[in-house]
Amino acid sequence: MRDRINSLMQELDTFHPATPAEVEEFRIRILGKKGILTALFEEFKSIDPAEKREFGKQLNLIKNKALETINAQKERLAFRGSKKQTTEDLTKPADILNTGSRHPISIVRREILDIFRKMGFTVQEGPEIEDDWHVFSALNFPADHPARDMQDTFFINNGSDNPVLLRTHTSSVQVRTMEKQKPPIRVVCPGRVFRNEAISARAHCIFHQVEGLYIDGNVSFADLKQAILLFVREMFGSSAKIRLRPSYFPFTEPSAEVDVNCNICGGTGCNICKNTGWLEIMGAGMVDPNVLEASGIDSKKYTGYAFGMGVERIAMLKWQVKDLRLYFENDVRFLEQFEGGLL
Ligand code: 2NL
Repeated sequence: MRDRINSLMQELDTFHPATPAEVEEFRIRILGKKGILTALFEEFKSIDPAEKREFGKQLNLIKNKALETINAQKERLAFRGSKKQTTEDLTKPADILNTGSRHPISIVRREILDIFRKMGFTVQEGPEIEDDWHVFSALNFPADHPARDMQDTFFINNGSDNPVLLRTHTSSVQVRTMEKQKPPIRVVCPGRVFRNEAISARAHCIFHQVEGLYIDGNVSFADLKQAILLFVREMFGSSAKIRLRPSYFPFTEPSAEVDVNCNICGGTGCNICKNTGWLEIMGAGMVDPNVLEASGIDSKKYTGYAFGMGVERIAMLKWQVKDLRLYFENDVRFLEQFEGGLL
């Protein structure tokens, strides 16, 4: 009996099957009804009682070892099997991720800001939720100006006598800049603005603006014209021409509307320029002395110019997009036609 236990022990130590079927065959040969170990346990019943203690211990030990060995080999082969079944080609190049494309409004905003950065302007941003002072009063809007009307501006009724509202232009950011910074000031302020309007192809309640402000000791209307001309040539090409028409804004005096020559028809007249040969691109003017004083800037020492443009309008002219709503619907068929679309 001792010999058979020893040889079984050795067999367990050297057991190294290649397939799960071999493990099963091994299990039956050792632990099955007619298995080697089963036979040894049967024999154990009739051995000399003096030897029972020693052999009982050994038989239990070897039974546990057999079970452990069989389970360990089963597991090893199952694990190896799962790895072998992998059919992935690990040398295959990775799938291309579609990273989306830059929004046309972002493209144009960046172009506008880059041009002014080259002219020495810095970019300033500010809050979209504002108070009356920074949107209207500091900008010389009279108390009864129609823009203050609920019909044009989104007011948030907070019950206080300093109502909260959504800014209708980013001039509020420039007011904040003037309040905390001494001249010279040269900033451009991009951002979303909000107006209470019915949505159509030509109007939206949210749109994007870039406004600019330059204040220093001797800023003139000639400086304004030259800055606009440089901007327009960078934006629309070196042969672009500008035309200034007199206009009115509460915050500038004198004020002007700026046109660029229509490069769609070349000036002969088309439906984009409504047969005028010119396209309106921005408003501008010399900062009203009342506006400077309201923000604590001495209007006897300093003058300034300011301008404002709608990013959607510039983008419409650049790509001849006829319907403003396309910029807000996020239809990928529209969006992927711009920079970075479809890799
Ligand atoms: C337009 C016209 C304009 C300004 C914006 C401005 C800002 C300050 C002081 C004076 Cl802090 N002016 N901004 C000036 C003239 C025109 O925008 O048609 N925007 C879309």
